[in-house]
Amino acid sequence: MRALRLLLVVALCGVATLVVVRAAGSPAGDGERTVVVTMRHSRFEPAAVRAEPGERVRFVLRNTDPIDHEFILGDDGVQRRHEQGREREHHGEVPGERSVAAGQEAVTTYAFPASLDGRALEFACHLPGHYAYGMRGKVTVQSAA
Ligand SMILES: [Cu+2]
Repeated sequence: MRALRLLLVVALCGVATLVVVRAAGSPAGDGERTVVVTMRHSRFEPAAVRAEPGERVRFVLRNTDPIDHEFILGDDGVQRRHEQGREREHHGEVPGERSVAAGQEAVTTYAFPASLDGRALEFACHLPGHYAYGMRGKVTVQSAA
C-alpha cells in the first residue's frame, strides 16, 4: 500500500512537471512567447532554442545554483565584449541581458528582428570562467517550415 501511494505521488509529480513545461512553452496571448531557461550546474537548460523571425520571446531565467550567473543574448561581438569587459551587473537596462543571483529568477524580453532569419544568436554567462566551462547556448532564428 505504501509503495502504491509512493508510485501515485511520483506519477502526479510527473504530470505536474509536464503541465508546467507545456505552459512555459505556450504563447502568452499578447504576441509574446515564454521560454524558461534553467541555470543548473553552470549550464543552460535548454541550450538550444528556436525563435521565429520578428518574434518577441520572454525568457524566464531560473538560477538553481548556489552561485550567481547571468544571461547575455547577442551576436559574437556582444559575447566578446562581455567576455573581455568588466561589466558585471545587468538589471534589465538592455534587452536580453540579465544578472541572476544565486537561487533567484529574472526575466528579460527580446525581440528577434526579422532580418535575423536563418542566423543564430548565442546566450552565455560571462562571469569569470563560466563561458569557458561551457555556460552557453544558441537561439536559431528560423521560420517554421
Ligand atoms: Cu554563470
